[in-house]
Amino acid sequence: MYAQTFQRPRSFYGQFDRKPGDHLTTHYCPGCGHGNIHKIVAEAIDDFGAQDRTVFVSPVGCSVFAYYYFDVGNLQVAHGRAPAVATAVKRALPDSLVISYQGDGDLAAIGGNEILHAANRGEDITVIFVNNAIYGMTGGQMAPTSLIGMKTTTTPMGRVVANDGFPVRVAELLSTLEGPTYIERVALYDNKTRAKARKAIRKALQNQIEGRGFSLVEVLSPCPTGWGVTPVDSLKWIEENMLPNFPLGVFKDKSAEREHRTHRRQAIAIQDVPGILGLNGNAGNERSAGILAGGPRTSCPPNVDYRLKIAGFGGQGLLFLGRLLAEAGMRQNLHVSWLPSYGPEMRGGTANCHVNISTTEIGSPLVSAPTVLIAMNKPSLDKFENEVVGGGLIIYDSSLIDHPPARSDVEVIALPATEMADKIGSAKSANMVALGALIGKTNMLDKDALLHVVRSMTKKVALLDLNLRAVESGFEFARANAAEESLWGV
Ligand SMILES: Cc1ncc(C[n+]2csc(CCOP(=O)(O)OP(=O)(O)O)c2C)c(N)n1
Ligand code: SF4
Repeated sequence: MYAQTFQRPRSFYGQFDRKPGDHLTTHYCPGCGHGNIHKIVAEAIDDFGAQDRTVFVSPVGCSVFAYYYFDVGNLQVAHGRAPAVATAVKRALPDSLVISYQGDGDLAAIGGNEILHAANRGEDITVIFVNNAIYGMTGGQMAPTSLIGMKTTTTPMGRVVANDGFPVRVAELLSTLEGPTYIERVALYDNKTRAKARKAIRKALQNQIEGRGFSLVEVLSPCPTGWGVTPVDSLKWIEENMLPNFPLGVFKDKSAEREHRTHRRQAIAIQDVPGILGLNGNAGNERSAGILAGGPRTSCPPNVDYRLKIAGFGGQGLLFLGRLLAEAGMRQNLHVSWLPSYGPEMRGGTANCHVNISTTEIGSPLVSAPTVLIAMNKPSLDKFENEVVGGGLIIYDSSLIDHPPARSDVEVIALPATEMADKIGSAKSANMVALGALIGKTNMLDKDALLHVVRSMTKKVALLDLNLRAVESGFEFARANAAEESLWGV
C-alpha cells in the first residue's frame, strides 16, 4: 500500500522559539502569505539537499524573524540591504545557496537602489520578493507597490497618482536589465497559483545551484491585516485588485543560456592581497597603488584599547590626523578603524573622525564613548566633552578655545596647537602638534613608526618638514607638561 507522510520540512526548526509558550506557530497573522512562501522555500531547500549550505538573508519587515523558523545559515540585515549582503556572502562562499527574502517596502522603497544594482550585476543569488502592496510590519503604510486608490495609513483618502506616483512594477522594471537571468511574477490566491509559485521558486533556487545567475520571483502575497479584510477575502482581493496591476508571468528567462557564471567571477586569492595593496617588504617611502608601503613595523604593544574622537573645523586636517594614527597602529600590528564624519561644507564646517586602535578585534568603528577627545575648536569641545569616559583624556586647542572643559573627572591638556604651529611656520600644522602631543602623553604608538607614516602620507613635499617639526613640538610639549600623577602613559 502506498503511504505518504507529510511532515514539517527539515529546513524548519522543530519548534519556533519566537513566542514564549507557543512554539508551534509563527508570528505571522492568520492568512498571511509569508507562511506559504516560507514553506515552499523550506521544502525546496530540503529537496535540493542544500540545508547545510543555505544562507537566508532576512530583511526588515514582517519576515524579520525568519531566523526563528529556518534551520539554515541566517543573517538579519538592515532595511533594504539584503541584496548587498547576499552579494557578499555569495562571492565569499560561491558554493552556498543565498536567498534574499524581501518585502515590497524593503525591496522597492528603501532598498530600490540595492536590488537594481544587484540585478544589473547579475549576482548569483535568488531573490524572493514578497509583494503585498503595503508595509505590513509598521502598520499598513503605502508601499511603492500600493495600488492607485488604495487606502493605507499614509494615504487615508486612497493613493493618488498626482501625489504618490504609480505602483512600481518591479518584475517588469528589472527585466529590462541585461544582468538578470530569470524573473517571474506569481501569486498566492488558489491552489493553481500556489503550485505555480512553488515551481517558480524552485526554479529560481535551482538556477543558483547550477550557477546560472540572478533570479527573482515576485510573489503577490496576501496581507489581510494591512488590507483590513478577512483571510478568505484577501485571496479574492489579490485576484480582483492586484492582478490587473501586476500581471502574472515570466518576464525574462535566460536560464538555459547562462551556465556556471559563479565560477567565472574574478576571484583574488587572499594571500595575494598584501602584494596587490603594496604592503609586502620594505619599499622605503614609496607608495604603491596609492597605498602606503614599507617603513618600520614594530611589534604589537600589550593591551591597547584607544577609542578616539578627533574633531574640529573642516580644513584643519583632523581626518588626516585620524588616518595617520590608524595607519601607524596598523603598522604596529594592532586592530584599527577610521570612520570620517563630514559636515556639509568643504571648508569651515565641522568635521570629525572616529578612530579605534586596539589589541583586540574592533566590533564597531563608531566611537560613542571616547577614551580620548582631541577638540580643535570650541563647538567640538562643547559637543563631545560629555561623551568622554570618566578617567579619559581631552586635548584641546587652547589657542582657539577660550575655556577649558567643565569636566573634573578626566585628564586635560590645554595645548596651544595653532599658536605653536604658527611659530614653526604654518598654523595648518596644528593637527600635527596635536598628534605629537597625543603620542607624547600616551605613548600609545611608537614615535619613529609614526614619523615614518607622516613622511609617507604627507603629499605636499613643502609641508613635510613642517609636519615633522610640529609632531616633535607637540610631543615635547606633552612631555614637558606631564602631570605628576597620570593614568595616561607618562
Ligand atoms: C532604516 C529603517 N527605516 C524604516 C524602518 C521602519 N520599517 C520597518 S518594516 C518597514 C516596511 C516593511 O514593509 P515590507 O518590506 O513591505 O514588508 P512587510 O512588513 O509588508 O512584510 C519599515 C518602513 C526601519 N525598520 N528601518
Ligand atoms: S501584517 Fe500582513 S504581512 Fe505582516 S504578518 Fe500580518 S498579514 Fe503578514
